[in-house]
Amino acid sequence: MATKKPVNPTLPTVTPRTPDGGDSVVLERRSQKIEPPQMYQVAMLNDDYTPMEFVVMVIQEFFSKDREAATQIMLKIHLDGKGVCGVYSRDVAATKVDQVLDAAKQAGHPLQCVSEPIE
Ligand code: TYC
Repeated sequence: MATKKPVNPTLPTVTPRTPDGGDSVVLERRSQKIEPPQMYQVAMLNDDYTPMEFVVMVIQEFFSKDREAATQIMLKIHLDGKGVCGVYSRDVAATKVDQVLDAAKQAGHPLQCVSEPIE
């Protein structure tokens, strides 16, 4: 025969709870999509006046290419009208463009350089 537990009137009544106390908030799982930062290609444009040697020197100096690679890029620009010198984050690409344009201006050449978002 089951005997009833005696109630002690001096103790507060405790309501049974779920293990977490029953008042927790359940968050829905969301897939976190963190996109990689947008990258920018720095391209130089051909013109009829800037000396080839100057373009090669600029590509070597500001895009860390050896003479052979810089010459290949310069020739591509010369033949196709445009060529990519490097790919960077937005701020670095903008700085490269400024450096090239400043050097060209100082030397009195019309060399043009642009930064373009890729993909
Ligand atoms: N076309 C130029 C010349 O014949 C050479 C040149 C190459 C100029 C690349 C600009 O971005 C350039 N002297």
